Amino acid sequence: MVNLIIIGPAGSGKSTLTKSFGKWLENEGIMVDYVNLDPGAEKLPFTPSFDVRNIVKVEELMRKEDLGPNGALIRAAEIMEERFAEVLEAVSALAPDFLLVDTPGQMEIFLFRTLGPKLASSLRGRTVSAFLIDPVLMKKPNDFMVLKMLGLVVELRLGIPSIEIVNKCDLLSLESLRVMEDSTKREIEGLVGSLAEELRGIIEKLEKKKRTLMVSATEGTGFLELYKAIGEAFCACGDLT
Ligand SMILES: Nc1nc2c(ncn2[C@@H]2O[C@H](COP(=O)(O)OP(=O)(O)O)[C@@H](O)[C@H]2O)c(=O)[nH]1
Ligand SMILES: [Mg+2]
Repeated sequence: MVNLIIIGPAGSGKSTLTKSFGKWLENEGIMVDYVNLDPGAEKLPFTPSFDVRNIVKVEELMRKEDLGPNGALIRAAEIMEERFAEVLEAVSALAPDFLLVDTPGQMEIFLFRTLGPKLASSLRGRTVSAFLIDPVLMKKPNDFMVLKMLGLVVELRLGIPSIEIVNKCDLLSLESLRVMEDSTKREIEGLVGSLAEELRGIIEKLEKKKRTLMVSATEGTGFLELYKAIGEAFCACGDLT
């Protein structure tokens, strides 16, 4: 069993990718279960086998506890942590070939609190995360580097192999392509500039180890490469069985 935890900034396409990559896997004859861990999701493009909104819903908390959207989101994160055993038991009862886990819109409540690291280390089978880079957020060379650093933070924080994906490739403008090509360009002078230079060196080393995948969740492109990369994340042979 393979668990793919899909993570990324709000709006990067996590839920869309969960749906469309899941469909692609199903068409390949692979048994898929979908998990929604976003307590703030209004509509989901897939039918989850486990939905955390059955435990806690941001919208309900706003009403019942008279909280604003941000307060309700934090409260929802606390409740998910308090009831982690229940979440894990329900998710562990699923036994597909592939478990696709969609995470909260705001990635910090999954990544920087305990939910993400605990889930990543508790799921049965082999677990890998997919970090989504949104080209819409890339306006200058440092932006790409910053997003790639965030990908590294995801890997360090969750403690599992991580794959990096540039999603929305159908929207990849000449501007964002140039940003990616120029990602080695020095933009800032002084101390911060030289530190950025060192970070860039780390990113370049990382790039040699694992390539960034190009995907479009809406067009359904790049999925075979994504599937292969998930296999390669576990072993050099790329075998997922
Ligand atoms: N053009 C394009 N839009 C996308 C793609 N993936 C997601 N989107 C759009 O980006 C928006 C946010 O997607 P969503 O899956 O809800 O993001 P999430 O917050 O990360 O779960 C929606 O309007 C999607 O239709 C893609 O590959 N290409
Ligand atoms: Mg979502």
